[in-house]
Amino acid sequence: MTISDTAVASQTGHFIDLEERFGAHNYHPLEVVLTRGAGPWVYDVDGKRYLDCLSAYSAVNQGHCHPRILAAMVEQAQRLTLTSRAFYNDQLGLFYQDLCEFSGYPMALPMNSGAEAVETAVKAARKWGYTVKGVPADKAEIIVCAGNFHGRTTTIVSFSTEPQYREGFGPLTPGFVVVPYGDVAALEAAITSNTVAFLFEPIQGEGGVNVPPPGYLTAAAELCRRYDVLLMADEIQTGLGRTGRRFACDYEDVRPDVMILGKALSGGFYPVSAVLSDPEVLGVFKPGDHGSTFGGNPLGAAVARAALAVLREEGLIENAAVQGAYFREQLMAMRSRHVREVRGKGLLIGVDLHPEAGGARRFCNALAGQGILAKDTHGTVIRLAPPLVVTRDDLDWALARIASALV
Ligand code: IF1
Repeated sequence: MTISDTAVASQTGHFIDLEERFGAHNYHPLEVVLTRGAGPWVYDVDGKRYLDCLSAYSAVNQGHCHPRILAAMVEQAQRLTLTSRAFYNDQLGLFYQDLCEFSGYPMALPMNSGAEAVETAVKAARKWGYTVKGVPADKAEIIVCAGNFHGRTTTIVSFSTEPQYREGFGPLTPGFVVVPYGDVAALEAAITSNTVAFLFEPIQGEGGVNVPPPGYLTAAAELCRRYDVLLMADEIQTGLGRTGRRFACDYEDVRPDVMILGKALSGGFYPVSAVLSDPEVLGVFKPGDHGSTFGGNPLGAAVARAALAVLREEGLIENAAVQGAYFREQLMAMRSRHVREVRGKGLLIGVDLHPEAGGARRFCNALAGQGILAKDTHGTVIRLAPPLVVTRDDLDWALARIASALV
């Protein structure tokens, strides 16, 4: 990839060159080299300030380098970081307690990355199917949605409908059935006696910030109840306040049988993910069935406890609802000729452009020039997802610049 002249002329070029020279090229980043973050703002190596409207894909909902989470990390890191689960530690039980209280679930299984939590949920659903529902061995089916994004492991990409995520990584894992997103009839038609779970995102982030029709979650929950299928919500991106509620499922008062969390569970300080459910499901795991070197470690547990406390005690969920409504309303009021639709909930917003606009990436480049970092998704969608600490003034600052980029 050639580096532009402006980048070369500055420190930026030096760091881009190092990444290009020594790193695998599995990303194509914008030509911005970040060196510092605070709240919703990040700074590049040339001293330029940006409003972060990606939030590391909703992993820094609490804002960059939140002092309270940092303090918890430093304090714990000086005491005990990793013990393996061969022994107990004095942070994990406290994390379980806080997480179960926050989520309303009685049991949790801690992992590290979001994909690991999704894999854990898949394994739990399959084993529940065989040992509780009575599905014949190796016949379990899990229904997923077209346009899904649940991670990058070979089993997870096996049910991706994005060719680039799947091709070249076969042989693929069987046992997954794809239905159109938002289509209740198609979901019901896909259920068989071997169906053990329906895995979905309450809003598809990577799929283009797709919001399903009102009532979809309620109807899906009803079908799962009727056919004894586990309803599994991947709230790794939509959860923890991002959409203006504790979980996106809260908009329809739907309680999934299995809730999958990650990203902002640690406020962006450390990989922490978790699967939440009832003992009937998570109880299928017996000692030795499943695990991970870092899963449930005391450092991640202490960081996650602080990240949850910040979400709760700093009113970030409510702020996401208020500022998100304002942001969407102002974006719609721009009536830009390039914009086909503004969609999303809370501070998970997709600005979908007309195909004639020439693609979202060029607008993201233009926005970066104006001091706003945003990521294109699905070709025509500009995803706007600032940290939940963003203020009305921050958004007004951004809106003026977005308007001039979308003119
Ligand atoms: C990449 C996307 C977002 C997720 C949901 C599970 C995971 C993710 C709903 C896996 C992760 C990240 C992965 C990152 C880019 C980013 C992403 F564009 F890939 F799809 F956010 F939309 N479920 N999403 O969004 O969690 O294992 O990454 O911790 O792979 O490029 P992870």
